[in-house]
Amino acid sequence: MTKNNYLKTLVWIALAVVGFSCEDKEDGPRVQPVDLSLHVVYSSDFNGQSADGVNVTLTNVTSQQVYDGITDASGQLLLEGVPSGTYDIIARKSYTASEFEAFAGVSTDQEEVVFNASQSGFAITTATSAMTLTLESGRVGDLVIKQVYNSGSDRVEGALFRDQFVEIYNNSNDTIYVDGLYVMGALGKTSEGTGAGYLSNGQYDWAQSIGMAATDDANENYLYAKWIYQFPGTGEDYPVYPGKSIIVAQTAVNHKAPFTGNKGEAVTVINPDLTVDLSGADFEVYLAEDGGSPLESDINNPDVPNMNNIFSFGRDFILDNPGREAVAIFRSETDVLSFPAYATPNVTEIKSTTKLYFQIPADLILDAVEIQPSPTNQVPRKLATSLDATYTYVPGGSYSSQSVIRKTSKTFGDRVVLMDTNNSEADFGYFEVANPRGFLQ
Ligand SMILES: [Ca+2]
Ligand SMILES: [Ca+2]
Repeated sequence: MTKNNYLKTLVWIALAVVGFSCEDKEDGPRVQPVDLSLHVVYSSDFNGQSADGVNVTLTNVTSQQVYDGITDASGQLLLEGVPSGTYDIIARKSYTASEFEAFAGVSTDQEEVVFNASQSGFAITTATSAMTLTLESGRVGDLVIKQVYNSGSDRVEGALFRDQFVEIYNNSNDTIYVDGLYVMGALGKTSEGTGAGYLSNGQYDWAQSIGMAATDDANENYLYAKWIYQFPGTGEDYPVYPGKSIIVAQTAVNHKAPFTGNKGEAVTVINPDLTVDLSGADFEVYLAEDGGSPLESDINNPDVPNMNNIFSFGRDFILDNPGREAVAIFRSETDVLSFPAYATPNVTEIKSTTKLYFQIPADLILDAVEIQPSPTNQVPRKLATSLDATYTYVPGGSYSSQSVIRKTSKTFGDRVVLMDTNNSEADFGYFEVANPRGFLQ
């Protein structure tokens, strides 16, 4: 405070004190003190539970006198002898990142997370004995990849790999729109490469790709897309509510029952228990309208919106069933089709037929999960450790019906918060049979 402001404040306090004493002397309207019982709670996002350790400050609008305290373990604070009048009320609780993680079940890269409640010009009268303040926060948490069903189901009795899907979950306390969101698979060498063009772990050394800028870390700071699909919508068409998820199906049909494929023949399954009903999926990939030779099972469910096919791989939304897959979700203001694209680093000459792969900045990635065939049969990893420190896998491997599923971290009423420590070994378990929208018990 500058000296000038300090003096002004002193004068203001002095005037206020004079004002009160005059009223008393003339026996005018007395300022009746009130014992005020305050209860501070979290919003329904956090199940309305009581909030302890909250700093509550009441500032009298007229006198600028401050009454404050900290809520106890049951979220209560008793302020005694508060003069009736008009008050600005502020409640504030600040968490360090680790305190916040323990409370909310999601990690944060912010140093401090603050919850606030405020009321301006609130009239406290002799009739006011108690009030409740509800803490609000900004959005905490984000979309995460919840479940990946890449393994498929038995080749004879199940649905092969036509029943694959990815589930994306709103792990935050606020509605998030998936409009324009991208889901991608990261390209990588699926066996250890040696010599020119490879890193010591056998993965591609993208720094050696033709035309790659030398000023940036081409391996750590980017992913290279094997496939990319984008959610349709123009901004607020497809809300995902807190604790809800969306399923992106390879094909949104009930794979447990026969259906008619795109060649007019029945697509059937012998043991329905091995596969999944994806007729209620939220989105599907439909490649048949793009020409080529899609799988027979690639039919268009008219009730399920189709993803925008940005960069497809194979004959439908095919995930690597042995588990050599890394899935990521990202947002970009810029059209991905305008991103630079590169050949794999083992290519020594770019021809018209050379396949180029879009370079996706790691900064854009909201979430990513590295999947491996098994701990004893790992392939060179595709994700930087900043995106996923480890990996997850299903023990049954290819065609096992098993899916990788993110574990539960916390529950607030009906809202489940899933584990997201960017360490898939800790964050994921598996379902014996993939379970769209299911939670691991
Ligand atoms: Ca399809
Ligand atoms: Ca459709």
